Amino acid sequence: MVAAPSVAEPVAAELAAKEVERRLRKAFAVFDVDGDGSLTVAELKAVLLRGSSPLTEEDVEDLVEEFDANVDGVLGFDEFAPLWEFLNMDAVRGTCGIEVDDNPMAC
Ligand SMILES: [Ca+2]
Ligand SMILES: [Ca+2]
Repeated sequence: MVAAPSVAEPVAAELAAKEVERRLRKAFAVFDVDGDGSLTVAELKAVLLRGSSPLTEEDVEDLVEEFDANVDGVLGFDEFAPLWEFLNMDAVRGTCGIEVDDNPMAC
């Protein structure tokens, strides 16, 4: 008799991936003040330079340049994902006071 393939693990992984995307979309929405689906340098600055951020205006401009894969001057959701991952690294963790699901997010 062949054991039925376990579906628990793929489903759990899928749910985890969905949760990551949900949080990512929420974070994106925090940045995307005008809701047009892309992040301008000004929108990123408004959030990333908040409070005791260690980032400077120049840092944010450099980040946009670095993560703007299609070079249209703004970051779409696909471009935001790797930026968000980068910003969640230890160097700038917990500095901008973004809250997602009522939890302060590192950013
Ligand atoms: Ca926008
Ligand atoms: Ca872009």
